[in-house]
Amino acid sequence: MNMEAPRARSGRLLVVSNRLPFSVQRSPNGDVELLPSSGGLVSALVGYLEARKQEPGALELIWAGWAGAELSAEETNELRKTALERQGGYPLRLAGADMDRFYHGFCNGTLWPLFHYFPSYATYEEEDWETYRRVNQQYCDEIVEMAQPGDEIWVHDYQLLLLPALLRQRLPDASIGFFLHIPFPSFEVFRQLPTKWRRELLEGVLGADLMGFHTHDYSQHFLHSVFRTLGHEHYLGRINVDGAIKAVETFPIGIDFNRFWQASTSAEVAEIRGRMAAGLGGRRVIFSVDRLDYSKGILHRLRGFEAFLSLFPEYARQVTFVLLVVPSRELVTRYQRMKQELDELVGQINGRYGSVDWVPIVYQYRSVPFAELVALYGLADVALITPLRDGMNLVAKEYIASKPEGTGVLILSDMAGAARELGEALQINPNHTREIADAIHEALTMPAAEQRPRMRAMQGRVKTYDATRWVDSFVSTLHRTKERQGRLATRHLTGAPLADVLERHRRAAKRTLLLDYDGTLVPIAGTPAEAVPDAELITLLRDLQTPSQEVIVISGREHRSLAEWFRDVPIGLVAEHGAWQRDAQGEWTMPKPLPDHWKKQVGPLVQSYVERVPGSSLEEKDYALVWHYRLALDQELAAQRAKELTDDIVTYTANLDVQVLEGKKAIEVRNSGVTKGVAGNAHTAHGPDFIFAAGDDATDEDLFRALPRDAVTVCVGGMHSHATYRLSDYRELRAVLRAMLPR
Ligand code: GDG
Repeated sequence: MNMEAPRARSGRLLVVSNRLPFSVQRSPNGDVELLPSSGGLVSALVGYLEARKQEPGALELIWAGWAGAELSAEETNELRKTALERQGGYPLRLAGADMDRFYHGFCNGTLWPLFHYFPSYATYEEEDWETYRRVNQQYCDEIVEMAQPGDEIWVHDYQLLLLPALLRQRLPDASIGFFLHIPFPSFEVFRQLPTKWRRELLEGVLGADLMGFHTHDYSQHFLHSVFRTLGHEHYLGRINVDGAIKAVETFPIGIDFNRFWQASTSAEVAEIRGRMAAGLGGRRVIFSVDRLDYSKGILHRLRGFEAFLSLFPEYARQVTFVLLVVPSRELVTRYQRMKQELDELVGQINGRYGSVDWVPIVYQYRSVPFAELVALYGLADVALITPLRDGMNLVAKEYIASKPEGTGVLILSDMAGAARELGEALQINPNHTREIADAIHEALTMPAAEQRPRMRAMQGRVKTYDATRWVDSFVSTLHRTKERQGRLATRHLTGAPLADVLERHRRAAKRTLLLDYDGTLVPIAGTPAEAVPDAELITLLRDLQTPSQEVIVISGREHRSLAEWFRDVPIGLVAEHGAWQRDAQGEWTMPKPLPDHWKKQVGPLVQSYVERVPGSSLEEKDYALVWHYRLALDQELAAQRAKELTDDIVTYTANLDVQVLEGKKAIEVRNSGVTKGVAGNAHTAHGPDFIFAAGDDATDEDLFRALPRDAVTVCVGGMHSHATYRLSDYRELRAVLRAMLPR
């Protein structure tokens, strides 16, 4: 969880979400007007804006999104002026014809049910997908048009999963963040999406520099899906995408705590609360509020309440359940059906348990003004929040913030993201009716002396990690991620640093170039035998070798393929990390005799892993054994087995003088004391005045560490390295080497 202290910032932050915090309505005479809308993101960002308004030099926030109606260019411009003054809103011009299918199609017909673990509700329509892509592209075009250099762009939620990568193509250096407000499901659910869509969606999100989720579980699910779908591994939530280090972190969203706290002590709210209490006959109150949605578990909640009435009949006439349901997606058949079921169930319960002077459930299907909402929170002895899945659930936090006296009991589904932070709530599983019934009973009988410490503990947390803290913490992490990328970029061997290196090279009288082969001079191939050098490389290496410049290809490969490929190329070769070496005249020698009897012992162990992991293979070198799993069909299984194999070998070879090395999708066992570092030192002992070394994996790090400090060391690709410089891939390295050709 990222909870670092916030830092004040200035500059422009462009928030991009599907909808703006208000929507446009056309009056009968055709004029447009703005109506505020509610929702989780609105509550969080409005809170942030209010808190920051007073601060001089604070971040200027511009909120771009769809205002809910297609507007002419003139209307858009007019509206932009008014909207910018109100909450920094910036309506985007989008094609209304697509917006309906976009919203009801891929957004709420595919992603919403799937990400909330309702796979049977999800539809998979090619045309919905194409509309989703088209609309994301439209958002991109509009944002690119309004963005200024130096702006930070923060994209929100499941409607815009493709946008970060689309923006990255057009604004390669921009600082882009992404936050997902709903759960990210486990891979087993995510993989229901066709592979092509899955890839594009994840690549879309990875266009961002920083990706945020409400809980650690969602972050892990995302990282796992990235690994299983795209093959990118992560290290503590950092992923290397085409040479840029991206970060995945957890930022649980907060609310504007003070707004609820202050409102609940205001005269206006006190007056409404008094009126409502009288209307409810002074009975104990259970309360819930949600948008009408199958993910919210409203029917489960009603069944729980019904079971409570049946199990504890002494509560008849003592309790009222105020059920507030906010209309949503009213044109969708599934929601209409759900509404009907809800109406019927409320009717049944009221009919069965109510009496002339008592209605157990006071049901309202509408939204209420803020003051009324706070009054209801204040009135509620119990808040009953039972989603089957929920990204966070702000209602739980708002209830806590509306209880200055410290009494009141929160019953919360453990399927809500908020459950991770609100451990003092009575947590229930919404699928278990009896659990809900018992929790209601426990809540109603809980003494105030127990309610208070629970409530105070949660209030402390919700107050500290409020909306402002959430925004600040995301934005400052985005800054840090970008800064880190910048630091790595300064080491890129290009521009001035490259000119400097080439100048040193030009002046030197004796030079040595130590070049790793696989992944450095040629791209990594599926199997070791496929990485044959191309004609361009052969010519380049041959031309680089001169009386004043020694070229040595220093590789972990077995010596036969190197001997074969470079038979007529008069350069030095080091094979098997130094077990073998060949001079420019073509003479192979071994620097020291090495044992190989251990291969007979270790070989069967490695072979057993080949059999257990389909697609993996065993490579036998003269003085090493390598288990390759690059082509394993199940990469996750292979990665797990790689750890086991390492562990097995270490135990098995405790009495042997061998070492185990983790390479790129390979585990290698070889004699101790044979490293590229030792080999490199031997080849530079004659004291060249310019040493250049390039490599791409852990075995090359041995070399970088062993060389004199003034050697020019270059890591090709990769994340963590002792090398002084970095190049993106073998093509960039070859370009640098061409600049070292004799003139
Ligand atoms: C998503 C995720 C995540 C509701 N009815 C009224 C009203 N509201 C306000 C509440 C609260 C918000 O709407 C609903 O909060 P949720 O947490 O349920 O959020 P969602 O809008 O479903 O959206 C969710 C959230 O994003 C934030 O990341 O927590 O999991 O689905 O603020 O107070 N406000 C007023 N009258 C109402 O009738 N005034």
